[in-house]
Amino acid sequence: MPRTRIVPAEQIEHLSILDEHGRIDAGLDPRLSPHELQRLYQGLLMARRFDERMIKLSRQGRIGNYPPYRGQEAAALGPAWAIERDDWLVPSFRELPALIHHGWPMHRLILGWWGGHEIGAQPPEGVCALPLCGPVAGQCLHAAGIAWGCKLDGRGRVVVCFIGDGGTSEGDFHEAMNIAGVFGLPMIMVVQNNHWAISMPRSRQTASQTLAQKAIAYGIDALQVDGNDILSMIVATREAAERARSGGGPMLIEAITYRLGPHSTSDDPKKYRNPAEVEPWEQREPLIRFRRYLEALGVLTDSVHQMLDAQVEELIASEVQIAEAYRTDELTPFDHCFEKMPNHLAAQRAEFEAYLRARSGETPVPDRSRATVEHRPAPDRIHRMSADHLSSAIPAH
Ligand SMILES: Cc1ncc(C[n+]2csc(CCOP(=O)(O)OP(=O)(O)O)c2C)c(N)n1
Ligand SMILES: [Mg+2]
Repeated sequence: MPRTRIVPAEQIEHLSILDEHGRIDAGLDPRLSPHELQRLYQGLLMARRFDERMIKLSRQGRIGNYPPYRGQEAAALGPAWAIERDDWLVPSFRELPALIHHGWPMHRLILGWWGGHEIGAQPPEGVCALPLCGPVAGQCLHAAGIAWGCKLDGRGRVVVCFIGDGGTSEGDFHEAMNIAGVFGLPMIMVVQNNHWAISMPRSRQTASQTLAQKAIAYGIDALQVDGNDILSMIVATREAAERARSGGGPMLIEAITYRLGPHSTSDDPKKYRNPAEVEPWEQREPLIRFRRYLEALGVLTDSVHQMLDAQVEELIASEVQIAEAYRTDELTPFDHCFEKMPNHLAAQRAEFEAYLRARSGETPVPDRSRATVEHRPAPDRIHRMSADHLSSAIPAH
């Protein structure tokens, strides 16, 4: 019996339609109409401006910690652009442009995770998109489950799931890929290879030459795509969606992109990343090349850009206003923690309620130096208190 070499049948292709200078490969051009191209540009612009605004809100303390996505707008928006309204989107936590395009209002995204409001995690009625997912790769299993449902209901719907390069090292990603391959699920796994997982570089994440080839082990086809080219992302996702709809099963798209900013607003990448590495990616970011291309086509002029930008700024400003005017019962988080509220939580609730009354002007501001609520003392305080008690009990000489 000879020892034979088994070559994987699959080969990983790389797709790039619009290069970083804005030059197009005419043979691969999806030939969108001038109107579609303008709308697409405005979508990218909106994504960029929304991100900038969210960073400011976070820096001003108006929302909490926020993960910026500058540089990754095309990799997120492209797949959402390429699917239908009743297809499903399952995001990780950095794909806000995809959610916005698929129907999540911006104010709900502002209120969500970093806004601390429960409603921000509820998909709006009729929007086929899950909320952001904090546990890395957990969303892959949700996506596989939904894709299984889509296959069973036979309506030809597909699921786009997003995952990061770091997320591909998690078990949940592999389990989802396995089940998608075995059952031929209509699932498109979009891997956002932004080269970093917080401070862990892509080179330390896996020894695989590409992330796309991870699909081969599961019998799933894969394509590597220039993720900073919105046209490539649209063409690749359309191809995958058409295949999935007609029963061709899942596909993995590795989007090569780059996280230009910090991991989150509480991160400082200068501590672990050489700024010289970032510079070439600044030249490759998705908006500049698309703008150059549209200008050369005559579809975009300075005045059209200014008009589109003004519309975007106005919309974002009004969405921020809606989010900040949102009022809810701020005591509800206490109600969902335990079936029977423990004493220490009841004490905190009472203290917070007093604070809220004072804030709204109903009662005087409580004097926090003289606590009105008895807290259960921590063990070390019990120890110190008893020691104080003992010492005061010892008669002075
Ligand atoms: C299960 C789990 N482990 C660890 C974390 C902490 N964590 C949050 S984001 C992140 C890195 C994710 O990297 P990647 O998948 O590349 O996504 P990116 O942040 O680049 O978008 C980690 C480790 C988490 N949220 N969930
Ligand atoms: Mg990453």
